[in-house]
Amino acid sequence: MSTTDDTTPGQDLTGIVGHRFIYTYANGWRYEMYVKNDHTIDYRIHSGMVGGRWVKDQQVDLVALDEGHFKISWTEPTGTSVAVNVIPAKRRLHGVIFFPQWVEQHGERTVCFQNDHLDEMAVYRDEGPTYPIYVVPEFATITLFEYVGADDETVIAVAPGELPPGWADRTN
Ligand code: FER
Repeated sequence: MSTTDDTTPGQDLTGIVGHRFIYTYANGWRYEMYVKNDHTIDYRIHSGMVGGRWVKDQQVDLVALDEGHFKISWTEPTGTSVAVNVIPAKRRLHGVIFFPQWVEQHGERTVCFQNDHLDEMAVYRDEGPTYPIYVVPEFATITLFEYVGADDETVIAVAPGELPPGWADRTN
C-alpha cells in the first residue's frame, strides 16, 4: 500500500521497519518485536500470561497514522488478534490484544516456537471456545529501541528462555 490520497496520509515507514524494540505493558507483561519488513514481524514474549512464546514471520498490516506514529495489526494462527500503536520518539506504545476464550483458559498451549506447531494451533483455534473474547488494552513503555536492519533472520532466532540472564532488561 503506497497510495496517498485525501484519506490516506503519506506512508513513511522508515522509522519502524528494520527496528527491534522491547516494551513492558502497564500490567507487567514484557514483549519484544522486530519489524522485519513492511508486512512481517518476528517477536518474543519475555513475561506475562503467555511468557516464553515466540513467533517468526507473522504477517501484519503496518501503516503510519501520522509522522512517527505507526499502527501494526494482525490475527495469529491461534485466533488471537492484536493491534499495536507505536510512537518511538515518545517511547510510547498502546496494544489491544483480543484473546479467544481458549487462550485465556489455556495460555500454556500457545507457549512454544509457534512456527513449529502451526497445525496444532489451527486445531486448538477451531475447537475453541472462542467467545467471549478476552480483551486486554494496555499502554506500554518502550525500554529499548534500536535499528538492526530489515530482513535479518538472526535478530529473533532463539527462545526467550535461551537468552542470557538480564538480556531483555537492557535499556537505551
Ligand atoms: C503484542 C501483544 C500481543 C505483541 C504480540 C502479541 C509482538 C501476541 C499475542 C499472542 O499471540 O499471544 O504487543 O507484540
